[in-house]
Amino acid sequence: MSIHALCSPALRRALVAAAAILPLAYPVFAGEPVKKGSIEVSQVWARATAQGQANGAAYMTIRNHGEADRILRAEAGVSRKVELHTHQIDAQGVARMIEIPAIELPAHTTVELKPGGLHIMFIGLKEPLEAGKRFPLKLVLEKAGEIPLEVEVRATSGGAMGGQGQEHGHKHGQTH
Ligand SMILES: [Cu+2]
Repeated sequence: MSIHALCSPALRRALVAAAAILPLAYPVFAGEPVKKGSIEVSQVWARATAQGQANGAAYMTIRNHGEADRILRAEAGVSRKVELHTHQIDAQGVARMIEIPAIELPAHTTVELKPGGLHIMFIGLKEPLEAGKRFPLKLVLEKAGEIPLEVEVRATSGGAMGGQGQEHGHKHGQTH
């Protein structure tokens, strides 16, 4: 059956409109979840950075379908150093980033790395993270082992995810 035979002109216009919208929606679903053992990683992205910006961060959703595990470290070539970070509220009530030795993945839970919370931190970017580009990132887990990922760089200027845009404004203690 052809669409032509079935549809009224109005419905056909609606289908054409829907087809036009799909390519725009596609990047949200781009990148199949990556599975390794009982770990499933999806929605791996990084915020685009400005020229001269020293540091960047990546976020993702991690589902653990099995026993407790933990991320021991992350590796990427985009920066001189890659750290595991979270945010902590200081005595003045200000959220600050701190490095942590591991990201815990409790049994049968979903852990979200997101702006204002846990994240993978790229210290000393070799070049800006440009929106639309992708780069490799490897997680090393205690039990699941190495999980190679691809990070999608997203523009966030004025975007819904830019709410905690100041999070990377503070200075890191070390210089390299
Ligand atoms: Cu950080």
